Parts: sequence; structure tokens; C-alpha cells
Amino acid sequence: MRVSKFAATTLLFAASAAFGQVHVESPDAGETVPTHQPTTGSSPLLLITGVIDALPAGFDADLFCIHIDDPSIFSATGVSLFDTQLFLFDMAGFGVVANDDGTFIGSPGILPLGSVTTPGDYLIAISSFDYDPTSAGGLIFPSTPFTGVFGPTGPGGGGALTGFTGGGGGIGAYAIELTGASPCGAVIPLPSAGLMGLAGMGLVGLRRRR
Ligand SMILES: [Ca+2]
Ligand SMILES: [Ca+2]
Ligand SMILES: [Ca+2]
Repeated sequence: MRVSKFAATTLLFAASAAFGQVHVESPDAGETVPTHQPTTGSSPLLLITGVIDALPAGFDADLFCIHIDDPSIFSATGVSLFDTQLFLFDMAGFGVVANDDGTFIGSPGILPLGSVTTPGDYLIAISSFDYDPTSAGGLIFPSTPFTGVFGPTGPGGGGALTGFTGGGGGIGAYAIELTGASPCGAVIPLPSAGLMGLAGMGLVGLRRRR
């Protein structure tokens, strides 16, 4: 199940790379607010690919800035051959939502539809189980139950991200599949504004013909 899902993601990566809709981690993304990596490319941002490295200093977590265009269709899914976790923060590092395991086989971190209510820039983090984000007060998100989609209700949930702690599991390549997102800092024109602009031009044309 995990392998076929990963193969599908690899194909998606190859297809979407041609349209610039993939952000590739380079170099290693940091795991603190000041060392996060902005995503780049064209909209929509469909995929982030990267590597959880075997760092000499310990474990690896990767933190990226993304823009959530449409909260009603925003979702994120971690895909890999190891056990991923996903965490979402605001740009100041305060926790928004997190998930270790989705409800289907393969233990991906999944931030489902409805995770976010406000469009804008956010920080999304991926790590391998059980390397977790912490603030000065402790863990920002609860660790159990593993399939839970949590707000920042851990003992350190009232504080901003200071780093990650705990025992990471696997290492290797991953992808984060995204819906409803664009690269960091994207300004998405409202479709209705564009249509109104076209309609306005049509009225002007009509008046001129008269
Ligand atoms: Ca990395
Ligand atoms: Ca990293
Ligand atoms: Ca997991």
C-alpha cells in the first residue's frame, strides 16, 4: 500500500514538475521559525518533496512556508516509506493543527479538509515519528491517540515553536501532497474580481459602440 502510493506520487511529481508546481527541498529546511524554507514556484503548489536526513546532530524535521489560498479545500498528506507526522503553524510558530497517522494503511500524517479557516501564509512541518515540535512549555500538540487531528492542546500549546524533541524513526525521501495551497507569499486574485473586471470591460465596450 505504501509502495504503490509512493510510486503514484513519484509519477505525480514527474507530471507536475513540468508545470513548476513542485517545491523541492534544497538545501535541508530548518526546523525553527527563523530557519524555515519558503516554497517557490507557480500556483497551485501541488507537492513538496524532500528528505528526512540522518543528521550528525540527531534527527531531522523540515519546516516550509506555504500559502493557503482556499481553506475549504486545503489538505496536506505526508507520503513516504517511513512513518511521517505533519504539523501546521502560523508564521509566528504558534500551533494550528497536527496529525501523526491518517486512518488508512501506511501511517501518513494527514491534515484533512477543514483544518484551517483563514487564508494566508503558514508554516508546515514534516518529521518522522516521534520527533515532535516543542515550545518553552513542552510539546505543542498531544502525541496520542495517533490517528487524532489535534489543535495545539499539548502542555506547551500556548507557546511558539522553539524546536523539535524526541526520538525520530525512519529516514528517507518524502512528499507532501497539497490541495488549496500556493507557494509562500502568493497573492491569489479573486475569480469574482476578474469576472467583474471582464463584465466592466464589456459594459464599457457596449457604451462605446452606442
Ligand atoms: Ca530535510
Ligand atoms: Ca531539516
Ligand atoms: Ca505517522
